[in-house]
Amino acid sequence: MTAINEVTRYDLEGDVGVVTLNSPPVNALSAPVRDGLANGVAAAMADAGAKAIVIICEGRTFIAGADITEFGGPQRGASLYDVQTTIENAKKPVIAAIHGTALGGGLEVALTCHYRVAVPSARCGLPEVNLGLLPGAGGTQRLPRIVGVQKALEMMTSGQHVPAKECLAMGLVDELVEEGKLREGAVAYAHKVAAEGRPLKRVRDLSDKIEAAKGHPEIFANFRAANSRRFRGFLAPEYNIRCVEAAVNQSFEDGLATERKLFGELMAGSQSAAQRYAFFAERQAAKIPDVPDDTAVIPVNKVGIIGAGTMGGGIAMNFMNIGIPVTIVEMKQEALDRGLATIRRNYERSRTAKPEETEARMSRLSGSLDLSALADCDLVIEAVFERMDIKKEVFAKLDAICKPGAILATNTSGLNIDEIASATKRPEAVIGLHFFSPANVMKLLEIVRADHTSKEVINTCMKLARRIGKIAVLVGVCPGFVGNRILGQRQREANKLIMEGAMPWDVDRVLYDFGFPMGPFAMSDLAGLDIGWVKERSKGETIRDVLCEMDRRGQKSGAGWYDYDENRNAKPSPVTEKILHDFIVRTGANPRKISDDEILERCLYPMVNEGAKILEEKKAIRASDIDVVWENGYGWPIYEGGPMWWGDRVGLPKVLEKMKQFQAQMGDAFKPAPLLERLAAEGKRFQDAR
Ligand code: T1G
Repeated sequence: MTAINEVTRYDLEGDVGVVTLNSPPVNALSAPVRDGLANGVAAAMADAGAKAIVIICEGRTFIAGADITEFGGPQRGASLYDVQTTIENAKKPVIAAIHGTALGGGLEVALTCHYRVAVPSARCGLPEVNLGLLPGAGGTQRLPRIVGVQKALEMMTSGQHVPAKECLAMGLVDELVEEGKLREGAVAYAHKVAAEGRPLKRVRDLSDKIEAAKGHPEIFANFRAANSRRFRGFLAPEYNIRCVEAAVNQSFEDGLATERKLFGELMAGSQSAAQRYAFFAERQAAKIPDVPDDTAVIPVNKVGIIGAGTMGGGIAMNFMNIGIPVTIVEMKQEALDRGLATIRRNYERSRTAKPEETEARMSRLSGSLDLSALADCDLVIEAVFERMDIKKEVFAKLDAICKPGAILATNTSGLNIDEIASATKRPEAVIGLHFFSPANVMKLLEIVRADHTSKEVINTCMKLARRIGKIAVLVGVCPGFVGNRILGQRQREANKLIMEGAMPWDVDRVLYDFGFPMGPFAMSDLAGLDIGWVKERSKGETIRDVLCEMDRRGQKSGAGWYDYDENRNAKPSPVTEKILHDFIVRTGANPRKISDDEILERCLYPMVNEGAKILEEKKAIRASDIDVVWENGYGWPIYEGGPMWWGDRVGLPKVLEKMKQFQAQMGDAFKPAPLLERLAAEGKRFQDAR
């Protein structure tokens, strides 16, 4: 064994030289790893005993990409290009041995090896697009040469981690070796390659799959057309497509040059900066400063849910999906039957669950009309009506029924959890688990820490969130927590803007063009304008009253803020326009022309300002947590980094100046938060706020 450097060693096993990387957590291509690779391969080349070379990693995974923390820093150590050239032009066969995830630069290194073997649980991908980038180490030119143009387009624009079996089928991997026996399997394979004198296959020399696509520009046109909705607003997908076009229409070297140019443009742009920020923000959110990672975790092997409605059912599916039995309690048999049937239908409709999986998951579900059925649950989640009196009644009963040590959670979307906890003698066991609808799909989980919630309960729920595939953000108790509290600011201004002369479709268009999937008025037409509206009590006092009284209750009635055709396509409504105009005049105001800039600033700046208040009140641990909430729960476009990151990019002095201007014109709803004032004055950003 020869230590090449602090993260690399070289061994000769039989007639195979093995270069082993060990750079936790994910063997990212940091400078020491690049140096280790270059010198390790050189050592193997120089070792007369080595007839072939294996590159393998220790730890949880093969190389999971370039080291993102090095981006934007000075170039240190060997360049990745040089490392790859050394490998690709080696005069001995080089075999990549893959476990975990070969991603980004990691797969690009493997693509310069002459052969690739993997264990069945491994996955390969080029997920740079998720960082607003493209594979910048030859992946855009080599991948299409080995898997074909269509598959390369799919992999590079989705960032998908492709299972090893599929990689084998498409030629990306040459052989699967026994699970848990990667090293032996790879050394045996390398020995075979050398012994059989197999060619030093360079992916860059492959051309058949590229040739097949020459003269077929429709491949790219169709791919763009088929994915235009998914790629809307993002730059990186288009840049990835252009690189694959270059692979088809240019020489390998020219294609590499195109890749380098387009990579540089993306790297210098704000979208990638925002998406890289989001990558780390998501991982930061899992870290709770005063709850160490090794805080005790309460075992959760049985979950109880109260309420079999849309939320209760969706929440249940998360636990059933990972093998945890769930008992759902309802008041009436009919509601229980409806809830259980909806869960089964959701599985039957989902494209991912096979019939046998559906049965396995449904076998973990039981229903009851009796709360005492939850006595031995480790975690109980209440998802009943959003009324404090009902919540407190339920928690008082749970307190009497549930075993000691059980976690009592509420799915409230904004009620005071300290008050709910006060209905029990074990407030330390009470926590908020605020799921988003549909709860089995939406990634975000707002975990709400109440005054007495114990660190064990918090750590248990943060870890459990990861097990059910959620992105958890810990927030404090305040009306609407983080997400809805900030949403309230945008909603207020949207409603005020249409009372001043803007049309609902103007507001929606501006927010849609900013990157939100949908504007607030189209959203309320989708949800139904009559949620919480009572016909008997309606007096035409609000626009919504008037619309509902006219049976314009949204998409479901064919009209709401918008008019809808038979295919539910929305178009601006002259009826709504007239109603709005008459309403404004009736209130004595004069409708005025409102610019798109004003619409955007009045909708978004108060959100940033409210985020500042949330940070001041310590209802969020860090600014990036607020951004993670909005990107994963409220459709804030990830390439705009979230309200706090975006506020920093616009510049806090500008946000402050505008808030003050609006405050002077429209009152204290725009009163700047002291933190905004302070950071703007100190030339600091929210990211610097401590
Ligand atoms: N660089 C630096 N740190 C990384 C990293 C990376 N590429 N990947 C992960 N980490 C850190 C992460 O921040 C966390 O740190 C810890 O590792 C565990 O990660 C030239 C330009 C590999 C599937 O996009 O998708 O190559 O919080 O919590 O859930 O073309 O990490 O513990 O301090 O996510 O088990 C392309 C990114 C880079 C893959 C593991 N590669 N990583 O998931 O653990 S760009 C990627 C992941 C590139 C080239 C280009 C996942 C994972 P900490 P984790 P996990």
